[in-house]
Amino acid sequence: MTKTGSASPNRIRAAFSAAMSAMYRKEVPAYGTLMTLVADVNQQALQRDPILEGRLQRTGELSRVSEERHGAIRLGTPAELSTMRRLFAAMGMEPVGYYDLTEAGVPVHSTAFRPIGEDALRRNPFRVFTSLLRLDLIEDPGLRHEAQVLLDARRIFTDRCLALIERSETQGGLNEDEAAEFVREALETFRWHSDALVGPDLYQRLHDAHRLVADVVSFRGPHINHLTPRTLDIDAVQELMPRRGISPKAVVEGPPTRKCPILLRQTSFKALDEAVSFDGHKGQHTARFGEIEARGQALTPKGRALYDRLLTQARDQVRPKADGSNAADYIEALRQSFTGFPDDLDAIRREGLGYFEFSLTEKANSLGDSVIDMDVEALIAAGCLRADPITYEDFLPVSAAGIFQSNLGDDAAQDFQASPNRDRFEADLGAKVQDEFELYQSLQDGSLSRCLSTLGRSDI
Ligand code: OOG
Ligand code: NI
Repeated sequence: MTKTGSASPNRIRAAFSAAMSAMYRKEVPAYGTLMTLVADVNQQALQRDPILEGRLQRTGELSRVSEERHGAIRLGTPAELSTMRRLFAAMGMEPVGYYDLTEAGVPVHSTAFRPIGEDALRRNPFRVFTSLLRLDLIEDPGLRHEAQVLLDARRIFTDRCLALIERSETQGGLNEDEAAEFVREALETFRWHSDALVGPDLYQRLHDAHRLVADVVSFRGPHINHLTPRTLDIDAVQELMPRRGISPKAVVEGPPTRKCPILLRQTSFKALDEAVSFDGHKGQHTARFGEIEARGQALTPKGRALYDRLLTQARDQVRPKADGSNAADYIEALRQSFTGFPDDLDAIRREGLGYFEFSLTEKANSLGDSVIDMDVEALIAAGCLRADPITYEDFLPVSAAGIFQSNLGDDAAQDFQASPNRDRFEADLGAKVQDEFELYQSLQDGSLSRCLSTLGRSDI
């Protein structure tokens, strides 16, 4: 009997995220080890820091932290990208942001599919960093053509998955049975296949053009290449990883350690060498890796510009080497440079550098009519209004480039003409990508206007 009633996209996304995690745990055992380590560290961080725990409780993140993860895939054609957009839409995930990685020597451009509403983010913030290969950047026209033919011929979605995507679009959602089937079918697209589409010679030529080209073109589908849990203390995880048999990359990407975390800090461990059959010939490919991340506050355009400037300043001084030999110098340069970014929530708020979620305190009731004339800062100073940082839900191009590089191999960077092409990406995607700043601004504005209207005010 078919169950009726429609399954909420939030529930489908949560089920899909859990199914993906279970699959990846089987495929890459080190991911399971990392999950256990992150859970231990997160628990300790909460015990140690009741203020953090209180804040996560208020912003609705406490229950989501240990369930939280992002993944990444690399696609080969515009058709794959636009179908992927429709697949993610069935789980309430929309494309946010445009990332050009050519600048960093990686021939892709990307977006992040993620939930956008406050409630949806609270329920399950699962995101997928999704890149599209830029075959146009491969020099050899013969090889480009061979790659194109392979990509055009492969089918990365099952027929049933395509039918369910269409069903979700035409009937405005899926019922419970369809949703369960959709999760199973969609998972197939992200599965690892150890039998390649190409023989050893072509693999080698693709690999010589760029490792990433070989990773996308040689396989039956866009295997999930990492799944990243969120930790509340990335420095602790970075330090503890070797004790559990995992060796992380030398430096953590993103801002330095701070009292008030901003944006995103990430570290990864190297891809595994995996046995692959190339047309019956035994070989190896490194595709999949592990990553962890710590999420901090979302920054306004002003805050982001400051972040970018300070990061560039540090990297101009010391560029982190892949072998880790200058890691300590880089960490010190980063620390020095970021003394230019206030590390105090009041300063971040007053200077308009970060986004905040506002809520009323109990004291708001006791002040009576006097709240009518107070502005936001006065309400905060009077202890009526509380401002908690809004968590950054997106990615960072320089960090992403570092992650790509560390798992593609140290020789992977090549000089491509930096060539952002957002219009082309959106045409291929079949939709515009959303602007992350607008999304955070509207979360902030929404929280403030709710508080003010509770106080009987209609202004912002
Ligand atoms: C994506 C690398 C970027 C992140 O967390 O910044 C990324 C990839 O290797 O496909 O996942
Ligand atoms: Ni990642």
